[in-house]
Order: sequence, then C-alpha cells, then structure tokens
Amino acid sequence: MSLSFRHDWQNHEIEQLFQLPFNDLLFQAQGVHRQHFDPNAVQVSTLLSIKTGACPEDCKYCSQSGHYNTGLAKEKLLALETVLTEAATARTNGATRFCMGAAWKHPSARDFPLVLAMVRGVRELGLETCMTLGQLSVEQTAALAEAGLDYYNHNLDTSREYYDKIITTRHFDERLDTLAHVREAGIKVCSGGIVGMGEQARDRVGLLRELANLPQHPESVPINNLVKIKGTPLEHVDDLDPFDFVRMIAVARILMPRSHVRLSAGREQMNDQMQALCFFAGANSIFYGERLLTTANPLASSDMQLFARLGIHPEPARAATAQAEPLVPAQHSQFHDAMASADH
Ligand code: SAM
Ligand code: DTB
Ligand code: SF4
Repeated sequence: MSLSFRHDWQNHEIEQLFQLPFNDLLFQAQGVHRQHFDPNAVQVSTLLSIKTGACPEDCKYCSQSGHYNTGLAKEKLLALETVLTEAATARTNGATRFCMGAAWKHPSARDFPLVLAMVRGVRELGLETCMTLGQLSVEQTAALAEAGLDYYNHNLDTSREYYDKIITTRHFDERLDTLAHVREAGIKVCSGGIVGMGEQARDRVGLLRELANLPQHPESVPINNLVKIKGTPLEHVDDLDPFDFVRMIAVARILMPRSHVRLSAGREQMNDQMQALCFFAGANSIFYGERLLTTANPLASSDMQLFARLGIHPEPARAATAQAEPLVPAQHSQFHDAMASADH
C-alpha cells in the first residue's frame, strides 16, 4: 500500500523536520494529511485487557510487569463470553475496531486456541480485530491470519539505542522479527512507541526512522505519551514538553503519509486544546472508551463532545471485515446520537 512512499529516511532529514518552526511543521503535516485523508475523520478503537498483570517482561513504563510493585490486581485470561460482551458494548458505543491486549512475553500453546476463538467471535460481531500478545512464532501468526485477525499491535517503543535502558528482557531485533512475521502472514501492522520516557530528541528521531524505513509502513502508528505508573522505574521521569509531543505526531504524519497515526495513551492527561493540536498535526485515530488497558482514558461522552466541538466524525470501518456481519450503520450508533445532540 505505502510502497510508493520513501523508506530510506536518514536521521539528519528527520532532525530537520523536528527543528522546523512549529507553525511550518504543522502546516506541512496538515498538507500531507489532506492529500491522503478526510481531515475531519478520526478512526476509533476500543481496548480491552484480556489478561492482566504478572508479565515476565521488565518494561520500565508498564503497570503490568511482574518486576515492579504497582499494586495492580492480576487477572487470568478472560472467558470468551466476557470478551464478546465487552466487544458488543464497544460496537454499540460506536467503536469500529476492538483491540485485545495480553500481558505476555508470548502466547502459550495452552491459551492460544481461546485467543483464536476471540478473534473469530469479535469479527463475527462486525468489528475489525486487533491483538497485542507479545512475540509470535511464524505458526502462531499464520493461525491468527487464518482466524481473520485484521491488525497486530507490536510497538518498537523507542529507538534501538535507548531500547535496553527501558527493557532488558527482550531485544529490538526480536520486535522486528515479529513484525516481519505479521506482515508475511498478511495481517495489517500496528506499530509505534512511547515518548516522555526520559529519551533524547535523537531517540524520537530514531524510532520514527525505524518505523518509516520498514519495508512497508505500518497501517497504524500509535504514539503514546507515557502514563506514569506508581511503582515503576519511570514513575518520576520529567514530563515531555507538550509541543514536542505534537511535533512527534506531525513528523510521523509526514514520514508515513497514509498510515493512521494514533493519538494513543496519555489523552487523559491532555486538555482539549492539546488534543485538537494533535489532530491538526495529523493524528487520525484514538482509543475510545473509559479504559486503556489498566489506566484511565477520557470518558466516551467527553470524546463525543470534543468531536462535535471540532466538527470531527468517526471514520467508518474499512472493507476489511466485509465478509462479516455489517457494522451498525454509523448514524445509528450511540456515538452519533450523542454527537447530534451535543452543543456545537
Ligand atoms: N505485552 C504486549 C507487548 O508489550 O507487546 C502487549 C501489551 S503492551 C501493554 C502494549 C503497548 O502499550 C506497549 O508496547 C507500550 O507501547 C504501551 N504502553 C504500556 N504501558 C504504557 C504506559 N504506562 N504509558 C504509555 N504507553 C504504554
Ligand atoms: C498502544 O500503543 N497503546 C495501547 C495499545 N497499543 C495496546 C496500550 C496503552 C497502555 C497504557 C497504559 C495502560 O493502560 O496500562
Ligand atoms: Fe509485559 Fe507488554 Fe507491559 Fe512489557 S509492555 S511488561 S511486555 S504487558
């Protein structure tokens, strides 16, 4: 899809984009955005943690790592029925994609059949499916594709150089291997990272260069602003300048013109003006619903009001799930009903 775009970005070129005057950068990003997307449409996904906590990985930002005492209640893999009930609610509320996340290094052979059943069940509801389960083997990736998984989320998180300051239990190249398996199996790729983890500007450049220079751009690029979790090593890290977060979105938009750039974790800590700037910089996807995986996200009703105030409408689901039951027509979802009655 994005093969006609550049995949040979050099660090100095990306640095030059970051160093543009803010208004020049946003003008350029908005221009690119308008060439490829409806500038007033934002894709909405809802997240569910299907298996929470006690993760063997030591990601320094994460509430779910078993290496830190974050006070999080652990949960076993959810039952199929629970997941399908949550997915049906998300659909009624207007989400078009349902993303399921598990705190695993990789899925076990014991749990995998249930995971596949979740993909099939959510797809049958007419939602696009996304999973994030950690590292995958070629066989597991093929089975997920066969079950009809639309997207796999696997973030590079930060630059290659900063990676081992954040995670020591897995390696950057292993992340790239899983992304290659996902691509080869024909599943769409969702991959991005986190900023505000004490990284340098060059690490933000490096992360975006790695993503943009993949053989094909990820269809979805989540940009997370660190949600600081008590008990993790990053609990007291300095805040990123909010303008640098907006710059990150804008540069991602310019480097990956046809990807959905997701304004991901951290919206709960942003005001409406900041979110509006991110949309102007080219963000065109959000997580919608009151929870991310383990932390709070803005209330669905606040997002509906924000969309209405900005004249933004939710993007309809793509034809990817065409064989499945059709989505609730957009104008019949609660999202649209509420937007129609929100003050402009
Ligand atoms: N365990 C799987 C993995 O790490 O690939 C999937 C779930 S993991 C929670 C998904 C992504 O959420 C991480 O790669 C990271 O980018 C993001 N994330 C996790 N905790 C976060 C936090 N406190 N703030 C911002 N983003 C976070
Ligand atoms: C992504 O890039 N961000 C989401 C999703 N992919 C799985 C997760 C954000 C997690 C934020 C912290 C939490 O709620 O635990
Ligand atoms: Fe585990 Fe994923 Fe959290 Fe890392 S980010 S500790 S792999 S749940």
